[in-house]
Amino acid sequence: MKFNTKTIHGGQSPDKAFGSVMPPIYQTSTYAQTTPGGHKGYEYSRTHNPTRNALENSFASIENGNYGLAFGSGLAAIDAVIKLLSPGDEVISTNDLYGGTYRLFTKVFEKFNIKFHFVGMENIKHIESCINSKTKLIWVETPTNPMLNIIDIKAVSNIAKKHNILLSVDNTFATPYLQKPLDLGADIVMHSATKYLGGHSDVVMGALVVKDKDLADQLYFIQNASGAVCGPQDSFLVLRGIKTLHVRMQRHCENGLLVATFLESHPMVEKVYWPGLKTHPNYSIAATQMKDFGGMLSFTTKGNNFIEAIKVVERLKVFTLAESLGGVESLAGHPASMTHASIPKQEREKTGVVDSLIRLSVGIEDADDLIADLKQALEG
Ligand code: P1T
Repeated sequence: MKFNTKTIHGGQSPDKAFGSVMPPIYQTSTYAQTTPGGHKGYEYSRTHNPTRNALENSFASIENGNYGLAFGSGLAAIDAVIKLLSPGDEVISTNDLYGGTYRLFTKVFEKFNIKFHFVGMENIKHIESCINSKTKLIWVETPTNPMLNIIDIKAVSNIAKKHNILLSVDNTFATPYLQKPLDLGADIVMHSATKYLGGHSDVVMGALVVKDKDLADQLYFIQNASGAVCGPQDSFLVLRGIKTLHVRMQRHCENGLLVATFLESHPMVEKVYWPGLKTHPNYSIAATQMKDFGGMLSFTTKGNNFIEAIKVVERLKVFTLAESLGGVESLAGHPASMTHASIPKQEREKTGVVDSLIRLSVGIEDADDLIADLKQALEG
C-alpha cells in the first residue's frame, strides 16, 4: 500500500462482532474470562484494548514499522524510551527541542543519573565528539521545535550504527507524510500524536513505532509496567484523524509556503525560519529528506523586542494565541514565554529562541485570510 492508502486502511480490518468499519470505542477496563486465563486476548485495558490496538496498528503502518504503541501523551512516550536506559547511561540529544522534552530529561531523568549532552546536530561532528562507552541513545528532533533546524537522519543513523547506539527520532513536526525516520535508519520513531496525527486539537496522546521485535517487547513491557496509556475514546479520535493526515498535510505545506514567503518580504520581519526557504541553512537536507516542508515556521521581528512580539501575537484574530500545534486551525505562540519558558534564557538564546521569536502552526484555512491577519498584527 502507498502512504495515502495506509492512512485510511493500514493495519485495519472490520470489527469482528458486527463488521463495523471503524473500530468500536471499547470503553471497558476489563474482559470476562471463562476460567482463569480463558479470554479472547484481552485481560485488562492498561495492557491491551481493542480500540487502542487498532490505532497502534495504524501508527506502525504509516511509519513503515512493525510495532506501534500509544501513550497518554507525547511526553509519556518519551518517558518510556528513556526507561530503556539504566543509571550511568548517557544520551546525546538535539540542543533545540521541545521545552517539555528538555525538562523531562534534565529535571526528571538526570536525578536518576542519566547524563544528557545537548548538541547542535546540524553539524554531525558534534555528535561523534560526545560518544563514549556509556552512550546508549541518540535523541533527534527534526525539524526542531521551535527553530526548524533540520538534522540529517541518515547521517546520524550511520554514526549510531557504527557505535551500536539506539537512535530515536521525534517525528512530530514532519509526520510520516513528510519523512519516515525508520526508513532512514532510526530504531524508534516518536510522536506527540496530540499534533498532526490527531490533527484537530482535541486529544493529548503519544506514539512510538519500531521495527525490531526485541525492542518492541521491551517498550510494551514499560508501557504496561509504567501504565501511561491512553483511553479508547482518544484512540478512536486519533485513528479518525490519521485518515485525513495526507490531505491535511498537503494543505499545511501549501499554506506554509505562502505564509513564509509573505513574512520574508515584510519590512518588520527580521528572519523567517522555514525549511522550504532556499535561505534556510539546512535547505538541501530538508529537500532530500522530506517530501515537502510542512506548516510549522518561526520568525523574529526587527529590534528583537519582547513587549512588541507579545503585542503582535495579541493582535492576531484568525491565528489563535495558544500552546500546541498541528491542528486544522492556525495557532501562534511566543516560545520564550510559553512552550520554551522551562529552558533558562541563556540556554534558549544559544539556540535562537530570542525574545521576539514567534512560532506559527499554519493551519488549513484560506491562506489569504492568514496573510491578512499577520499583516494587520505586524502593522498594528
Ligand atoms: O504535549 P505532548 O503530547 O506530551 O508532547 C510533547 C512534545 C514532544 N515533542 C514535540 C516536538 C512537541 O512539540 C511536543 C509538544 N509540544 C507542544 C505542546 C508545543 O506547543 O510545542
